[in-house]
Amino acid sequence: MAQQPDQELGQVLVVIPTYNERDNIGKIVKRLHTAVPEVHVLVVDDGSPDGTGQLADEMAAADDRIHVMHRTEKAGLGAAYVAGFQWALDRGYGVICEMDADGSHAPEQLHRLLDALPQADLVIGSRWVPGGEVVNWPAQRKVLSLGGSLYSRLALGANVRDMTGGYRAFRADTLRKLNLASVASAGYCFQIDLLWRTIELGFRVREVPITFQEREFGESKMSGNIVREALVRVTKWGLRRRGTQLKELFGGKKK
Ligand SMILES: Nc1nc2c(ncn2[C@@H]2O[C@H](COP(=O)(O)OP(=O)(O)OP(=O)(O)O)[C@@H](O)[C@H]2O)c(=O)[nH]1
Ligand SMILES: [Mg+2]
Repeated sequence: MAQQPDQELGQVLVVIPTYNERDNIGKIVKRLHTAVPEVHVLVVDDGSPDGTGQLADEMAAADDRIHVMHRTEKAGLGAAYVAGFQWALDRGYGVICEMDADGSHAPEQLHRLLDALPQADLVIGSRWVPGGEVVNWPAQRKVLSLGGSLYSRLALGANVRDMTGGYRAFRADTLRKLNLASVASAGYCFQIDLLWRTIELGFRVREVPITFQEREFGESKMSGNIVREALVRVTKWGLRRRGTQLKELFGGKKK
């Protein structure tokens, strides 16, 4: 079992966005470094009032593998990831991962994603492929997640089970091509947005099964606005896709 992907893929950075995760951030980074000691971590904190940012600074001062980016206001998970990815690309990391701070993504399973990356351009830790599972999730969250993935799959014609999953490993070369500066999705629609861009560019996407755990500490940031944003955007992308297909069918210009 390889703990690091191909040496050729380069240094791995795990980006962890945080908003009020003081009770989680220390534990998750410790678990991550126990599981995969070589990885670097970037905590992207949006000025958490609970002091997550200061705690992350203390962790970074004691460990060269840990870095912190402070942003001034809560601007959504999407904006935090885009800033973190840009930071990583500017510094030459070869593999860039997404992971929640709340323990939903087990650091002990990161090797599953990294092991699959030599054969892929993006690997998604998936709840909805055989072997994947969700632990302690209320029924309505399951329905929302499965329904959201199904709707996005149908609208976009994408063959991915877990369209909104936020446990991911990208090759830096993939991220570099996604035109990150134009990403405006803020909530978990961000995950669909990046996946859709990746698929449209013809990159190889693989899913590996993970066990997703409901958060134990702190509050969820999931909201009706986040769901609405996803619905509106995915519908728009889906319609645009159908429009392009129709144009091609009736002899219009190919894109
Ligand atoms: N920097 C930053 N991080 C955020 C923001 N919103 C959420 N996060 C972080 O993104 C990760 C996922 O957020 P969660 O609140 O767990 O959202 P979720 O996983 O969709 O919802 P639950 O399943 O209910 O926990 C966590 O590490 C959050 O702290 C934000 O506006 N800015
Ligand atoms: Mg969560």
